Amino acid sequence: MITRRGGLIVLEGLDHSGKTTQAKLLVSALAKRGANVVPEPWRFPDRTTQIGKMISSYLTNDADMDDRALHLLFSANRWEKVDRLRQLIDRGTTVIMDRYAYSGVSYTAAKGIDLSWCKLCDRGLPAPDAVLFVSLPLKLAASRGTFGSEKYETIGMQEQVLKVFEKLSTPENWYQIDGSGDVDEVHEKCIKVVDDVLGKISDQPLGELWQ
Ligand code: DGP
Repeated sequence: MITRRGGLIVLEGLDHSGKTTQAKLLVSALAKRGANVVPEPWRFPDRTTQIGKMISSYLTNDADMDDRALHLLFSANRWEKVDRLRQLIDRGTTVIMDRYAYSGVSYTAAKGIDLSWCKLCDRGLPAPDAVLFVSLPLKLAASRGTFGSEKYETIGMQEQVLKVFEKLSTPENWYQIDGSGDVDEVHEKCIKVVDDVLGKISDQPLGELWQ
């Protein structure tokens, strides 16, 4: 029997846009229906690995680092998990991902580093079937919870990051989700897109990023 491959669905957005909550809700909704989906969203940076721990100490202001070196670590943090990712998808499991290479490029290029250099490091990673970009007015995001507790959580930085995100959107797989409603309303918008995208997955293997 040929197993249809799983989907790769990425949630992106600025800090405190609600994407982590939405990623979890997507996994629960799909699992409830008996879909073959990972038990928890994948999250980048994955702070549990050795590389992830170095990234985390930068983000929490415990260590400083050259911007390009840091960028390579974020990218390596994705590459170190790519075999497992491909394996899951090939076996029919859908992976819901909380941030991916789009954050990778946006947060570094926001500091003024050349966009094409930033993209190169993630070139060849599996390309997602859909990127759900959860958008929220910056002032609202900044008023949420612990905004300000980590390195990039300043209005100035987030404004620059948003400008780069906007450059990365492509008509084939980019879905803008209005994240300003209540959690359930936003979830309805997300699951609608995901149902549609997963319903259309063919036997074509995943593409690769930024070829
Ligand atoms: P999160 O755990 O989703 O809150 O992400 C932590 C912070 O790291 C957040 O400010 C976004 C930023 N970030 C996520 N991925 C990358 C990346 O690949 N490169 C850079 N430079 N920053 C990233």
